[in-house]
Amino acid sequence: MNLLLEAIRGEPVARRPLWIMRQAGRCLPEYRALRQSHSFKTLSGTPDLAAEVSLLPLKRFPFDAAIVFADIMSPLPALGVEFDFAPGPVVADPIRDPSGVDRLRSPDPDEVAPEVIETVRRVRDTVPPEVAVLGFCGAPWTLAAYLVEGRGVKDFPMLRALAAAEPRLLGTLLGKLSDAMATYLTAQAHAGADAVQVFDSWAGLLSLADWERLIRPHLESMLTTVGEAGVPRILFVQNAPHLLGAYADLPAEVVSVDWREDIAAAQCRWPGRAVQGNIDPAVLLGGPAPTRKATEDLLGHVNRRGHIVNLGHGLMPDTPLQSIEALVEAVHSEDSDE
Ligand code: 1CP
Repeated sequence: MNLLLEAIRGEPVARRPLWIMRQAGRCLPEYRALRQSHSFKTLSGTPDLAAEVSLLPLKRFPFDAAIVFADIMSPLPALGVEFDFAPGPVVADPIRDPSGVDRLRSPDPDEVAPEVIETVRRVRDTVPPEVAVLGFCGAPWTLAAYLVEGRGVKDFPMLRALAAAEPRLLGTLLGKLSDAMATYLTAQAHAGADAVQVFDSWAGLLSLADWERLIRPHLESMLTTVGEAGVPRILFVQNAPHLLGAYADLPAEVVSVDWREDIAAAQCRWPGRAVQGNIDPAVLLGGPAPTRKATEDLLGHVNRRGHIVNLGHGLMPDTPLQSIEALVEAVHSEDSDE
């Protein structure tokens, strides 16, 4: 029995599955302790340590999935990209012209983040079969945001300027990223990932028309290739209400939406597809009582069939652990006859 996979297939479940985006690092004291002696790069780049961090949240909370501890930037060294974390990604040589795009290598499958692939294998070997192991990558557009801008900045203006001024160059960049990410997710599936999540955190920056023209073909081709490996695909889209209908047409088994969306309405609009989300991560900062209430509201509002409980974006670093406990309790105590 694997609740997460049952929910993805739209089967009846004994209880809704629950995991939390960014559950592996950040708010856990034992993670902070490990960070005292190791950099993030060392932690995520060393399979022993990365597997240990991936498993930390499961030691405290009965989550239904473990997500491999890595970053969306982890596969990019294989393409020749140099970067550091401070604490978000900072790219040494941002890509803004044809020579930058030309320099990106097309890696062989076994060159793309072999340390992450090994971590997936170790995590799968360690957790019981009822816990799903999730692999992940960044969507081509979200990765391009960091590569072009050089770091996370509000609304990514240079990326949008490149899209307007050099659409073909952007297309070449997205095409290379899409190919590499398809290879990477397929390798994670072969190493034992039960499902893979594509994080499109900066999905909403362009209009629907520009998204259709410039971005969709690359995201769609990546998802199609990954689907050929037979692994379920979870597509996370943040802050892009105008694109939601378009995302629902993409080849993915699950659409994960942020807290601004009415997830029950999404569920009605896309019968046959699972949904994931979508409590506001800031609610957990408010403590256990608002967390319990938000969770109960969510469970009351969203059909159990095909619902994976999660937040609408990643867990915030200062989240009290009591709020996570309240979330778990509320999900676990839902009446099973409902
Ligand atoms: O100082 C530290 O400890 C490093 C902080 C950190 C961590 C814990 C970074 C740098 N990345 C991560 C891990 C990480 N990142 C995971 C592993 C699983 C987990 O923590 O449970 C995952 C899935 C990610 C994904 C990620 N990285 C996304 C997509 C999801 C999201 O939150 O939108 C994005 C956009 C990134 C970029 C990134 N890497 C790190 C930070 C702080 C950021 C975002 C901030 C920025 O844009 O500058």
